Amino acid sequence: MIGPDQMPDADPLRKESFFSRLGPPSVAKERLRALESRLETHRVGIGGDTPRRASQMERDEFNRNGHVVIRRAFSPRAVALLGDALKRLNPPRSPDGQPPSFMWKQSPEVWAFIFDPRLGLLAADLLGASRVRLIHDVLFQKRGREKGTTWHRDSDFWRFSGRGALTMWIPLQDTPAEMTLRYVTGSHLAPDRRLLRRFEKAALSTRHHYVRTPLTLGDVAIHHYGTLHGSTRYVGPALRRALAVHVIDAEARFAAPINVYQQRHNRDCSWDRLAPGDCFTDDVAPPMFRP
Ligand SMILES: O=C(O)CCC(=O)C(=O)O
Repeated sequence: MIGPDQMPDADPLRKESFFSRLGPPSVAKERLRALESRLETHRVGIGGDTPRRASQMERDEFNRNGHVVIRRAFSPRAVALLGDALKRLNPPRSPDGQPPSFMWKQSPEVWAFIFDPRLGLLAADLLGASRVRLIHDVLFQKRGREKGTTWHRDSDFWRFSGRGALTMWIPLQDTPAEMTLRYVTGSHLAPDRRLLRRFEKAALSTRHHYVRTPLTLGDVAIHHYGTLHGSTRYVGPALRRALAVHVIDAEARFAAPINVYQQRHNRDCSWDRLAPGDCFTDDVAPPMFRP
């Protein structure tokens, strides 16, 4: 499990997050140990001591379809605790109406969950990468009659070269199929990555085969960043919540924008520190585990 020596140790991380409250290095290690033991329930509860690797079948499915569901990737209790921590945090939307992001910087419980090697290892296995980095976490919450998420590819917004990136979509409650994400199978392999026009989005669900799958607490639905996906209008009585964890190959390099969304996308302004061709640094995209 992740320990102080595996913790991302870039200075900006400490400055910007709850790590700053740990104090100077001389006392930080002790305090971090105390924090680690408080988080024991999460670390043990997340799914056991042996990190779960993606099987060959799961990797083949991800490569072929651009999406895969990993059942019981985490213990339901760990996900319930994650959900409670996010409820307590109650993060607001950003001033421009975007769903809240970077909860890992505000909550030790969220940090412990996301940086558990379990997530990083699964992501690395699926991407075929030896190391991976976190881009951001995003909390998607839908209340009764809230509109769905329009068809898009995450690559519409993120710009880099390399083996790619993926999203780990972790539902915070049991979620029937009609409330989960729907994916256009195989769309990550299409050479054409231009932005879809409005009428193309409208016609998409009738022209293409798409799938969606019911998920239970502890499952994670993972999609490649080139996969077309979205969700439909939510009409359930309760809140539908999911934490999306966005992960890139650690060898990825920042690239020049190819569309207007990529030009604007910069959730925490940290991407301003990079120029096209730069490697992602630990302060911009912290490593998710040390092999
Ligand atoms: O939860 C949703 O409706 C949207 C999530 C999404 O688009 C994503 O995680 O990439």
